[in-house]
Amino acid sequence: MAISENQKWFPESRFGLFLHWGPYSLYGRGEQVLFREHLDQDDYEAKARAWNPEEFDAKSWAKTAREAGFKYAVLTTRHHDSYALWDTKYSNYNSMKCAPKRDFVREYVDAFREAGLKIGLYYSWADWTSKAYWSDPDEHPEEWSALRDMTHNQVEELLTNYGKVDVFWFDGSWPHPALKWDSQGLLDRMRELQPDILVNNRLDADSPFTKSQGAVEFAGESRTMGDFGTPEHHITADESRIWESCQTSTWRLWGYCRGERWRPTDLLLDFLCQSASQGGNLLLNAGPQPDGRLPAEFIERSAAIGRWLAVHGEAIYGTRRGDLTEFTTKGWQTRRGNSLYLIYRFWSQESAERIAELATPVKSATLLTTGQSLEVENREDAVYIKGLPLLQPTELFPVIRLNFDSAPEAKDWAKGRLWNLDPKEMLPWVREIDQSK
Ligand code: FHN
Repeated sequence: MAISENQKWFPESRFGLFLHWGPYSLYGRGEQVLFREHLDQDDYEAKARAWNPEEFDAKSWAKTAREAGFKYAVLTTRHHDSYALWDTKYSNYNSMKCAPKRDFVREYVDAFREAGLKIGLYYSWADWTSKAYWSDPDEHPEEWSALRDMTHNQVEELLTNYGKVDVFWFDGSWPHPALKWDSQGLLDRMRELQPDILVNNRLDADSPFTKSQGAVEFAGESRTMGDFGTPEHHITADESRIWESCQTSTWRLWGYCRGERWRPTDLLLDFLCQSASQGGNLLLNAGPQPDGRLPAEFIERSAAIGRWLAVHGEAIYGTRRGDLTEFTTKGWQTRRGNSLYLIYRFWSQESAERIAELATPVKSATLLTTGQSLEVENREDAVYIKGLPLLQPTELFPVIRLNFDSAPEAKDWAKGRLWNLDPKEMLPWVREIDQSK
């Protein structure tokens, strides 16, 4: 699926911030607490209507996001609990009509746009407060069409009243197929309203693709509709279109979790480097607190990633997949023009690096982390990059940039190494063993 010139900012960005925020944060047990704990709907709604996050400051969120190196953000405007974070006229269950008396989407859009980030809005088809949602549309056609019309109307509101929206992130189409949601009809209307908008693939619960196609969890991801794929909790390249892996910064849940375990910074950075090395984006999630502040643990981790990107960002932003050498045992690689970036998760503490797979001679090499030039020796068997510091030069991932006179290529046997060609390519490497000895 080709994207337009005006949409190319998305794959070039590589790094987006996912924000799961709503009244569910009051419980501190994730975004699905209403359903997972089978809470009383009236009690939940009363608590939600009274929710008033007085510490919420969108400019503070935007500053954190910019300093962390995020290039776009996606805010949950309405999750499955149906509470809307904007002044929608199709429901009074929203942040303007309830206690806050604020349009949080307006504040988010204005602050993030001013900070220079692209704007993404998340919207859940699923509505756990609706009997129609839990019913068979054919058995309750009137209720179902009212639910479907509300989703279409609310999406149209979001694409009409908040300026340019760059990404629209649907979620929760299950258990209903695109035909029942009229997903295509809404997509067509969205493109009339915002011609350059990028819409994800969560539009159809009728086309669950199997684990063999990379699905780890069934999230109603269409294989044919939408502009980009959304592997969730996994990183799986999709050759057919642009894609974005969404991952939590805590161990599991997306909404705020008191006492949840936090993933370490190097693992979160590894998600970004792996996604970029496979030609995709990472949408890294934060679950803001019920008072409206981002968790300190997230701010700490994202700031560290931002400091790494300030030095090594050219190995991530605007790059494309790198798979020229085996490298997996040491880290990830990305490409840009005539450069190959080697992103080291493991620093071998050797003064020289031997790379045997490259067919194109290396012209020069730089340790991005320190800026120092490295000695390069191109030999018959391999290229040797010399003068490396024995001690790892950065707490996170050191990066070496290899420069070439043309786009670098791998040797034929190296292409076959990962069994994506004929294993017989390896025969010349196997010594002829004198059986008489
Ligand atoms: O059910 C939601 C879940 O709460 C969360 O929003 C994730 C984020 O991608 N999407 C759905 C599960 O696939």
